[in-house]
Amino acid sequence: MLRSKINTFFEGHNTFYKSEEKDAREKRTKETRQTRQTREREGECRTRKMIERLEEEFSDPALIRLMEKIASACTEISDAIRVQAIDDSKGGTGSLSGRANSTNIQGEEQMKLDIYSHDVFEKACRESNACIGLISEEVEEYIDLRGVEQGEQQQLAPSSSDQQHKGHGLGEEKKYIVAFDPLDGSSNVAYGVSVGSIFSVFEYNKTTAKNDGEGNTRSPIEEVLKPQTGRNVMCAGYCVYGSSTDLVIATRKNTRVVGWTLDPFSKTYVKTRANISIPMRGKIYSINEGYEHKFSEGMKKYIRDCKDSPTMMARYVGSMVADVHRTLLAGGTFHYPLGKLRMLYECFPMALVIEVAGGLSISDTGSNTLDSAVASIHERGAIHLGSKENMDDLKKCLGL
Ligand code: FDP
Repeated sequence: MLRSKINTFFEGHNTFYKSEEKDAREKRTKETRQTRQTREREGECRTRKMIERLEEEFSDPALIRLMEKIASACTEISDAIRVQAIDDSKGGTGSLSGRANSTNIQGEEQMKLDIYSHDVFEKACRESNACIGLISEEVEEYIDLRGVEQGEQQQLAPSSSDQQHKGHGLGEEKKYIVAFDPLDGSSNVAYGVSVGSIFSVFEYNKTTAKNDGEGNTRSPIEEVLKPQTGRNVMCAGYCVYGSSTDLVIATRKNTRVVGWTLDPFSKTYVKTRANISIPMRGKIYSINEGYEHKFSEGMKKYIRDCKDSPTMMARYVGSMVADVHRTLLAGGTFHYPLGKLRMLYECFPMALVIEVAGGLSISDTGSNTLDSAVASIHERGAIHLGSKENMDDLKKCLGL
């Protein structure tokens, strides 16, 4: 009896000490894990860059911040696209899948993802503190950011680029205008087809903006819309959400087109193509044949010649970003008649990418896309772009 009482006493004691030891061990493990996570996070902030070797392309810290913010917006959109089908399978009650029951300025039906992507892109550009204004496919009016108070910007969380480039750029003058299509090809998104985001960046320079001939300062939007506006695009690019997420940026100053691929594990864009040049000649023509009636006689002849050629093949995804990305890398041509594509955030950026890569982009009349004057922010245009030699064939057909 006594022995069993003693045993019970010691067992209780041991259990007490064992559980105390266990608690202490768990506490130590938790602390170690937390410390490691904090260190990793700090380390990441110090060393990890959203876009690898971005400073080789840009010297202006504000532009680097803007590009990093755009890249992180593209990562968010890429993630959202990849999970929207799950939301859809649960009845589409979330904010990502299905129709938004609204239309954009072009009268096109908006998907929830269009609106989500716009919000993500707008927030990114605001947070860069580098933008004076924005133009989005999803919003009718020009978004003027000149009135945004510095205090409001200060509330925003710093990014990894803020750590690297020291500060939010507060006190710097905001000078960029970004025109973007946050989700191009969204009518394809429900079917797992590649889609993308497209953007062009204009610089607003107060000093040169004064040169309207009469000593008046043009407003930022007048600057964007002034004649020869395509030549004012200082850099442009797109992100294609396909079998990989690829970010491509063309800089007019460096005359270089560079490609990065998103590493989905580290969420970093790894520089995968340091200097893209479009092949001089390609074997693919990319066209929606259903629109043949909208093309000129010259263009119809070009299509016939492509069909008759033993080497040419047709490929058409139906998402401009995917079709242009393939054209850039594989060569050939891409065509879209007047009707749907917008100059500022579809035709200009793609024309700049193709031109800087050594190709050509023209309108229906044969004039260079980047030489087109644009009178309103959502103006539409026709586009024909691609490899130099294929474009020479097209120009012959057009009688140019
Ligand atoms: P979407 O309407 O799905 O956003 O920009 C509009 C666009 O896609 C382009 O991405 C694409 O090249 C084009 O429309 C496809 O239009 P069609 O179906 O008329 O060929």
